[in-house]
Amino acid sequence: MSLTRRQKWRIEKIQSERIARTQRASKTNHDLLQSADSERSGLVITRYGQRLLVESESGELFQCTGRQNIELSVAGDQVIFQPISNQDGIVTALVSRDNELKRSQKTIAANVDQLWLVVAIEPHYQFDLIDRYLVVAENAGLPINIIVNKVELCSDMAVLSRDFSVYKSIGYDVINLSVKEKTNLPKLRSMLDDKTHIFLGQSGVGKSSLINELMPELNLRVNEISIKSKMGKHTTTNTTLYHIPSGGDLIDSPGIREFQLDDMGDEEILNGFREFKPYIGSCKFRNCAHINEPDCAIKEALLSGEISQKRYQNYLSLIN
Ligand SMILES: Nc1nc2c(ncn2[C@@H]2O[C@H](COP(=O)(O)OP(=O)(O)OP(=O)(O)O)[C@@H](O)[C@H]2O)c(=O)[nH]1
Ligand SMILES: [Mg+2]
Ligand SMILES: [Zn+2]
Repeated sequence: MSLTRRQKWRIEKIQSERIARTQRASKTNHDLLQSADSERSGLVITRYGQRLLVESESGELFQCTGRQNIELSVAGDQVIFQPISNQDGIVTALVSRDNELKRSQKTIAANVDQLWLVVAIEPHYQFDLIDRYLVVAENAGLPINIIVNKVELCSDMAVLSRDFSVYKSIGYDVINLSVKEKTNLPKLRSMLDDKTHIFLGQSGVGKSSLINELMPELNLRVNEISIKSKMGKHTTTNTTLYHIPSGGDLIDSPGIREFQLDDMGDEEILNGFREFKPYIGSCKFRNCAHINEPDCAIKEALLSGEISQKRYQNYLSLIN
């Protein structure tokens, strides 16, 4: 029987506490810590610069700084910390992560179970961006679903449905919804189960608006998109974890300006296209790049329509 995350966490917590104790013993400057309470475990809610907001197991919040020898933690991290007052503390150990979500070499969040890519009618969804997110999710081994928000602005639902049919056919859930008109929210709510979820996507698509709709008491800051460019204004600046009252957690993240896969090799990019997988390894040449080579299984699947042109073109544009 495999261990649940909670059990694993307990085991790792004990180990981390030991590590932390040894580290503390070898520290010269422990005046501060001598006056401190004993160690506690906590969950990182958000990080701003070098500071962390950590929630103790009993739900109290502490502003923490991290020890220099510890890797910087992010929302979703489990840490060991020492309170130095009833609202400040020092993080002494980072519990090893189940997984981490990275974007251009920066860790955004840790210990996430389910990704949600939020796109919208305005700013209009872009397939290359969608495919980049899917590649990241596939490589992180994390499930991802797509939310299409602001559907009340859509002038042709048939086009919308056609645009996303390829994603549905390869096994991603696609939910059309409107925060404004409260369309399809119960369906989303029922899918936000007792796990850690994260909303990702461009600025202005309505990630924070959606979280406000699900948890009105939060009253997160949202901002109109630019009338001229139809782009978001980068309103959310910190990746932050919120507890869903019915269970589970939901992380809001800031929309990004640039999203490149520079740190990914061609093989990882190929593996990021899940419908290509059955054909990988069946080409005539072992080092087939699936571009112009003869007897290429991927190109054959493309010709027979099993792989979509749009997805294949995006694959070509992403490989180096
Ligand atoms: N028409 C329409 N507007 C919406 C809908 N949902 C959200 N918005 C608006 O979209 C704008 C941007 O929403 P935000 O929630 O700030 O977007 P965000 O994705 O959190 O953006 P960043 O924090 O910058 O990444 C706000 O003006 C919202 O009121 C919707 O369903 N329909
Ligand atoms: Mg936001
Ligand atoms: Zn090939």
